[in-house]
Amino acid sequence: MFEYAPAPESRDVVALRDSYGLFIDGEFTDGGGVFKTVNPADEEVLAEVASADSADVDRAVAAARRAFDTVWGSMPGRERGKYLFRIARILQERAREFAVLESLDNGKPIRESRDIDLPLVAAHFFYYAGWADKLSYAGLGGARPLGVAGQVIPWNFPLLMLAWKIAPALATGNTVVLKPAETTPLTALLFAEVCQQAELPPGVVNIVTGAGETGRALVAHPGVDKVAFTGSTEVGREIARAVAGSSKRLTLELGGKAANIVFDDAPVDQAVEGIVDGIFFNQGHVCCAGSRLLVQESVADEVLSSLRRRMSTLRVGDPLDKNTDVGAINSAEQLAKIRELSDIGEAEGATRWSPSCSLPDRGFWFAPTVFTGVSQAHRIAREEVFGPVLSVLTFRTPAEAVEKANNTPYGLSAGIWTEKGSRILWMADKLRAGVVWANTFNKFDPASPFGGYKESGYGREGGRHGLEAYVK
Ligand code: TXE
Repeated sequence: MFEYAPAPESRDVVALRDSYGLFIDGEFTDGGGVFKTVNPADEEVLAEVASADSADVDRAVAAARRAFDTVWGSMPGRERGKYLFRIARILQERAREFAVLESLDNGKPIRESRDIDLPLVAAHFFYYAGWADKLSYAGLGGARPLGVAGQVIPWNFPLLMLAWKIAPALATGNTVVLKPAETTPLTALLFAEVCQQAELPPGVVNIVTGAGETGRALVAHPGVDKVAFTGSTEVGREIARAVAGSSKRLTLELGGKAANIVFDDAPVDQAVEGIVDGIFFNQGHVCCAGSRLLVQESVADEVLSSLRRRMSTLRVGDPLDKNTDVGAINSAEQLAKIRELSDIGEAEGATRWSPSCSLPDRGFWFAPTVFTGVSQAHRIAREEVFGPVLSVLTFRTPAEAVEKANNTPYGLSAGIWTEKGSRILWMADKLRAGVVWANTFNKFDPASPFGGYKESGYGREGGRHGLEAYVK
């Protein structure tokens, strides 16, 4: 067992308020109701947050429409770009405050919010700022904006998903009404302050907090021209039905059940790091998580014993401690789902293992877990757990690996670990996944398109492809 001296990040860098309003037309306002957001690490109520009802959504969409018609939709790209650059710089300046708030509201380790989420968020705004004045050179149709974008995002990367949605929409001249997830509204509301600080014209970005009902009102609103959603496949289906038959454009980024495929020639230590990152990063609350390990039979024992050793060094606990590798599960509901699927895994005959680690008494916690003896029929091999739970399957030949990897209704991502370049190219061609990583995992870049096949949704975010969803 390793010993660590605690290295807590200070909560004091965040000026938490008791209550937060909706952000409509450049101002914070009350909503039709309120809800509470809690710190998943200790269940402490962080703040009371306004909940938007359909009248509030109406106000937000009207503000976005006005801003589109009067200022943003016709502003020269280079001017829009300046606002995006300004937002990116403010996000960098206030990165520590944002990182602490994200860890408090979401439960993710501060090392991740500080070193991964926030740099990527700023990078996204910088990247799309650079596109704003180059759209017509890039062959993006007439490069005309669609109008008002209604965007609904999940709780696993609250600020990063906001950046993925808002940056390309603004760069292309659209205005936005965004609904964050009900368990993680706070960084979106802090972002609203950044919009004020950047003197973004009122109504260009509106934030309506609330639960599924708020999202439902937003995507169904007749004043919305484009719907962008990231979340569960189930809600994605409902949204596709709600939008069907209208002139609204739709992009969906849904769940996944990615295979991380380790061949017998892969360097074991490097592959094990990739397996651990693939499933324990962000507590496994990652749509592209490598939740199925496919390991070649001849090296399975070696890889698994090395994996268990590495898992024993993972430090689970206080998200604000800079040593922490695995933080809190985002909500009681998500914890219940992870527990249920893990219990089903055991009941179906798979073997469960976790390193011994003491979990905090309060809050929502789940130890890193690996299941061996998993068959393709087991629910833990088929369903998205969205938690720190890895299912291990074995294969003998590359063809068998492809067959097993593709044996899922999802198709978001996959990983390959091998020294053979030709095999990487062959596999990447055969895998039905929007993103295929080779000898790495969970690598993101604003210039790379991201999105899925099959039930993982459609449309691409990131890169030049991400702009196509916002122009006609
Ligand atoms: O997702 P929801 P939940 C998966 C993951 C997880 C499961 C459930 O497996 O365990 O989904 O999570 C809003 N119309 N993913 O329940 O409900 C909601 O308020 C419009 C994968 O949190 O899909 C939130 O803002 N909006 C995923 C957002 O949709 C609605 C990330 C996502 O919530 C709505 C999250 C409705 N009818 C969960 N109902 C990924 N792909 O990364 C809810 N919402």
